[in-house]
Amino acid sequence: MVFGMKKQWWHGKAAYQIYPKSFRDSNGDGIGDIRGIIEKLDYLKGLGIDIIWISPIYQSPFVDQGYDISDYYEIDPAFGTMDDFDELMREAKKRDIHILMDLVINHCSDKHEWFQKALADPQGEYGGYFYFEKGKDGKAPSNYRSYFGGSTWEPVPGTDLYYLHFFAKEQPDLNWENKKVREELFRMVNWWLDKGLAGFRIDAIMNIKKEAGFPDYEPDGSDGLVRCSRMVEEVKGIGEFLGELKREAFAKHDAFTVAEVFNMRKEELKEFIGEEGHFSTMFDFAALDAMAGGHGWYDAPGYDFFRWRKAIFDAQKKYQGEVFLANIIENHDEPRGASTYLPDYAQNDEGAKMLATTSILLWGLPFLYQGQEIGMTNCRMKDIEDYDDIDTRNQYQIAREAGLSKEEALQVCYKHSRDNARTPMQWSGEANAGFTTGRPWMKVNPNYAEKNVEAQEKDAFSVLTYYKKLLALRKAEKYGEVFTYGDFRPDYEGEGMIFSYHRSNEKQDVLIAANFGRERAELELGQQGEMLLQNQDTVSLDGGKLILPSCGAAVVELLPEG
Ligand code: TEU
Ligand code: CA
Repeated sequence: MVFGMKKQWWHGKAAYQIYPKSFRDSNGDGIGDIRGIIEKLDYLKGLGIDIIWISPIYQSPFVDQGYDISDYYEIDPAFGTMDDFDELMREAKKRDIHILMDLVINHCSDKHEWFQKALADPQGEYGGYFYFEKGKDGKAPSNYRSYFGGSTWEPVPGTDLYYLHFFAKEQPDLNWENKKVREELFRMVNWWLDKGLAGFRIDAIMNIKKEAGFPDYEPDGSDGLVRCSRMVEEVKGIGEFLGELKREAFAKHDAFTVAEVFNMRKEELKEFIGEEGHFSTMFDFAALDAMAGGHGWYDAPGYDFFRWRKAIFDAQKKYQGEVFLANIIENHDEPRGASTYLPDYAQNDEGAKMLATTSILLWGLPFLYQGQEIGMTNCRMKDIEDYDDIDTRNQYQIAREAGLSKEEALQVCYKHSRDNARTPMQWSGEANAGFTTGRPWMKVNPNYAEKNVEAQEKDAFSVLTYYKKLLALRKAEKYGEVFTYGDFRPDYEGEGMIFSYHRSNEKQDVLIAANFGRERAELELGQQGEMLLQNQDTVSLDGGKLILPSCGAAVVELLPEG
């Protein structure tokens, strides 16, 4: 393999996403907060985490859970104060943990001062911070459908103008063509980096470049609209904005950045990430894309092991040795990985460990999401009213309009809702899973009684204990090099539901193998091996064979002959 990459400090690390509202409530108001994160830093360190991304904690009206920011320079009081934040930075530093904030700069909140001023005078200075356009023939300026449903254009009362919002109408898009807007944003990014942040996770960034004149596209639904991402796919020139963002902000601080990138042109990969790229890295969403529906959650194809495995293997083969992506099985926008990527009969602790084994040792940066390490699962709600998420309510509506019954539409939400990942973190078997002493802002998954951190910390065979071993192995002195930079090569692809690959270099060859099938499997190794990790007693090496029961997973170092 030609090795075209410069090594970076973060390549051998492990990262973890915190959804602060649901992580740990320190003061009993039912909402997770910064002091709650501070309380749990030792826990994260013990798990093997080096980098933490915290979803937005800025001042917000919470129409989209903090992804609608009304003041970029303030911490929302629900999460605490700027002093709490500074303390978090100090405490993290003591433990050698790097903190990333969430950078939401495609849009802000309609309650942001800029937008309030813009609404008062759309032709004035602040009007130019957003996109205000005249309607066409009494209709919206273009036929785009927003990500959360309905037109991307909201009429401004008393005028013939509309403003643009790719997400909710309370999230007006910022006009990146306006130099003043870019300067304001760069100033803000520098201000946070000056505080000692390691960097940012960058939200929805592909949406910042808009096509001049907002051309209509062929409608793709019965509403006569077309998904706004069509425009994102067509428009050219985003690289100029991203290059400037890097020069004016990230590069000055040598910041680490992980971008949420959808709809990138394949040939632009190297412009986007890596040493010369706009960002340090981006998430690999290949697996997630392979599970997505054409019209909405309701028409997503069901779980298919082979399609899923192929998506991951194809991505791995493409990226290894060239670019270093961040690997996830879930995040705050997705259902739980343990409920999505495992067959029914594998939806248990052994299955969760098996999924962990296959995912954590891939080429790239392992990026966990809170609760993944204890195998948290989707949470069934009784009624659509129990869901808080704006996207879930929209997708429920889409499913109903497509003819699904209430029960069927609820089942779709159970499989796909973003709230599946947003239920409170399960710390213990005490009331409210030890998340809060008050009333949690969102329902706690009833399975917390069995599935919680406290119980799993005491259990040598728990999912949590297994994750600790897995991360320790990945970073071990003897194996860190091969798991970070070793070649990736799939194996046993013809042997049914086996997910298996090698990580190897000149010195070592490690086989990762997991049996997603219902029946026991035997893999012919053709050489002797040493078991480095296994998720069940019945996983074993027998001469040159690896025996894997259903849901068995193993990490085996293959030993040179003689
Ligand atoms: O998500 C951006 C994005 O592309 C979403 O459309 C995503 O695909 C959707 O949530 C799937 O249901 C980011 C954030 O991660 C998300 O939480 C925010 O709601 C969104 O941006 C707006 O800021
Ligand atoms: Ca609180």
